[in-house]
Amino acid sequence: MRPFVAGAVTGLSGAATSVAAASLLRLDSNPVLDVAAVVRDLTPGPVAELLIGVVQHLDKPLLVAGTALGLIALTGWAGVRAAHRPWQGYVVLAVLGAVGLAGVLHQKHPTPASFLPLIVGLATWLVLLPWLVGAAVRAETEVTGRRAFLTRTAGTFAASLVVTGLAGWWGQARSKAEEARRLLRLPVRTGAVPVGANLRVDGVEPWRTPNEDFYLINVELSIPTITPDDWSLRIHGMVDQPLVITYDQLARRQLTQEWITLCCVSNEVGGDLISNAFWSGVLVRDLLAEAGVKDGADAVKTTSQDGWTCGTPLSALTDVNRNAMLALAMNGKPLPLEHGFPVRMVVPGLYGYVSATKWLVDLEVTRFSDFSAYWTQNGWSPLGPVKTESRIDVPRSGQQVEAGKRRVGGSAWSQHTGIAKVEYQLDGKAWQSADLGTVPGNDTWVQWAGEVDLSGGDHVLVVRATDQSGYTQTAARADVVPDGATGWHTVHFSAR
Ligand SMILES: Nc1nc2c(c(=O)[nH]1)N[C@H]1C(S)=C(S)[C@@H](COP(=O)(O)O)O[C@H]1N2
Ligand SMILES: [Mo]
Repeated sequence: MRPFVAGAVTGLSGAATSVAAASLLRLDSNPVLDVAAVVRDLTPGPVAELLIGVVQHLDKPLLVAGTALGLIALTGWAGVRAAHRPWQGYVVLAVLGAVGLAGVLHQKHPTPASFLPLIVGLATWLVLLPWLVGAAVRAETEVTGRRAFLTRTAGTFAASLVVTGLAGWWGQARSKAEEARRLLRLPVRTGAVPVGANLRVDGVEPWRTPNEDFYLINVELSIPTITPDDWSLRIHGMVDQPLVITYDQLARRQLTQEWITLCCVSNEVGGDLISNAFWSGVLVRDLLAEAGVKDGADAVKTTSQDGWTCGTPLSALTDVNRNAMLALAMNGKPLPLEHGFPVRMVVPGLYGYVSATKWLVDLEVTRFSDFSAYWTQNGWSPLGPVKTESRIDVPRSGQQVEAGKRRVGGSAWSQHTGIAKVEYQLDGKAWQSADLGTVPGNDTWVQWAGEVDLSGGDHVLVVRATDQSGYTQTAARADVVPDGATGWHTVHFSAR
């Protein structure tokens, strides 16, 4: 009996961790549901009808319960076999794992991530089976073994209940926030991409980044899920009049809408941690003016709902020429959950780690000397102005292209300073001026394009930008730490 219990608890715990992993990864399905779907499809029609006839519309819970019972029976049996010969237990688990794999493959659109929960579940099984069955075997012969067995199985069972409960609660919180987001109507525009912003070189990243392709940086393992009704922002610190603002109050204010390119300080030269969107939000400087900033303050510390912090120079937020905003929408849609729903900060010209707080709930006017923030505690610079950079999207490194006249291109950026010129250089020859795309202001990236005449063989293409302050990128390479990478993006490719 004890080996059976050990096996069954192992089986249920693996199911629990795998369902929890699927929920954390925000997958639509999980291995248990997948296997239940396979069982459903394999159930002979008359049997299915009979079951549905008996239990009416309870087909999904019934299927899941049936799958769970099957899991208990078979993993219990794995426990019994393992008590006998350990390898026999693993064989049973391997077969069950294969059933799980079949279930995942049975999904309509499995992605690489769809397999992760299965791996998590299998790993749980591999760890727990010898541990619990070992205790079960010892309990047969040693008097003290019984208590150890009881604590291990009961403890494991309780832990998997907690894991399942947390995952379910989190999934529910998420769907509540998702639903609130879907029902939200904001008076915002989608923003029309300016004519001429896209230079139409095949393979260059589009000038507007669709929300689902926007780069993502989260230190949060599971993102905060806040409904607008539950959200409010506290503005306090060195102000005359502390404020608390609700979502409704914020959304009813005058909304500023602007194209802003956001980028990450961790972006390597040539990297893709940069995206461009049309943002709608409330100007931070208006809110700060209402609160009344006291003399002596030089920083604003913002905090996300789950405690991520960042420090932004006050001057960048009060600058009348720079539309730092509390953004509610991105490309005409309420912020996606992973991009900070319901409210985040966006500041043109600063790297995200010092300005772009997502799930923003607290804004404190303060002094840089009085606090440190999440990344500055980790050795990054307290100030994070974006550095002038440029990138080649076409051709890609290592690509082989046809010889002859080819279009090349990519993007360049120097948010809030603006790009004046982009040049490209083939095989160390003279720098050539690139065509530049049209942009609505100086807060976004700019596409560039040019033409090269390629002979057969290996080639090197280099790009450099000059910003509107007159600074031209140099070849000097800097690492991303502490305040952003520098250097020329260089692409090696060949033609034939
Ligand atoms: N709460 C919270 N806000 C955050 C972060 C984070 O990890 N947590 N990452 C920051 C960093 S480093 C960057 S570059 C941007 C990225 O924003 P995105 O994920 O919407 O592209 O958000 C910033 N805001
Ligand atoms: Mo970042």
